[in-house]
Amino acid sequence: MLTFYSQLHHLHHASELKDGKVSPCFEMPHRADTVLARVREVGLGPLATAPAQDSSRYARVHSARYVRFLETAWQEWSALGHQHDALPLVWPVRDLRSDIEPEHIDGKLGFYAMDAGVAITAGTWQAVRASADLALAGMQHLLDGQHSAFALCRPPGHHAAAEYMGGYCYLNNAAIAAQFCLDQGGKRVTVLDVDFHHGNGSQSIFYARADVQFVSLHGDPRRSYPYFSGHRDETGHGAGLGFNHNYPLPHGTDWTAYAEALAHACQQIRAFQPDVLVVSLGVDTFVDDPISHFRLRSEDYFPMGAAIAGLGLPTLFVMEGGYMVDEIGINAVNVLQGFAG
Ligand code: SP5
Ligand code: ZN
Repeated sequence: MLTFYSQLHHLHHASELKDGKVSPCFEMPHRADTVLARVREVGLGPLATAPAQDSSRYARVHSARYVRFLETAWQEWSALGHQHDALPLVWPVRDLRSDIEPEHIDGKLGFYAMDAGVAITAGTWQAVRASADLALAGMQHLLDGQHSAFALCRPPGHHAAAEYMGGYCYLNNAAIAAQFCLDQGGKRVTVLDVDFHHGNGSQSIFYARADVQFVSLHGDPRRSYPYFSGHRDETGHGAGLGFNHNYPLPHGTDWTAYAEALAHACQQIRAFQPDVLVVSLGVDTFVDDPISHFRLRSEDYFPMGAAIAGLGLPTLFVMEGGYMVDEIGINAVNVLQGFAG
């Protein structure tokens, strides 16, 4: 299996607000380095680079003004004399006005963010677009007739929606790749999200669509981030009704319970008969993950890959979360090896 990788991810090394303090993000450059090292160690296959894309590709799933915001935010922030990370601090919740884009960067940051886990630094935009380009190149590889590809994306993408960033995510890499497949003539795509956190951004982007099925297994939002999305009764809207499937699972879920939910999820995917499968591959379901609450062990990631392979679909794996930096490479690559058989 080819791994699409870019070292530009190193340009994004940010802080987040957690436990009431601003401190380095769990989502750090060392994560992708660890996965890359493991890809090499097991000889998963060759590395490939991705061509730089025009940002109109990203605007197929994001609004043009949001893409423009990502592109210019650091410039607007640093023009105020700031040298530290830009973080949002006010949000248009419930009855506040969200129909007028503020002009001031402090307002824009809140307008285009769902949380304070998405700092913008000098190198963020370059890293973010390089990450999306990897997913696009991986999808192009499938369109060229290959059966699988691994886009080693960083930053991740599944919390980013059409017009907001959140949860370490800026552009939704998996959604951009899924839409690219449709734009190139694909009829139906499934996004299967196995990250511990609900992929609220991917769900939101495709919620009213019948051509993209979204299937997610995640920590129950009653107790887990992102808290405001991922319940079982979120099944789609309008033409998209019935094409969104959430499997919220309790704290402490182990492989036995996870595998049962995954088998149900795979049944939904089979019924949909997609041309292509995009897997949002987060390995923060690991027992020792510092911010999550499932109990998967490293050996469980092989049968996860095998279950996905059982669908028999051309499959693009897109890296999402996973914060147990020592094990993230082993766990992610175990899925890929389990898939390859
Ligand atoms: C892509 C992805 O996995 N994003 C996850 C974003 C989660 N952000 C909220 C993390 C909350 C951490 N709180 C626990 C702190 C432990 N001291
Ligand atoms: Zn996650």
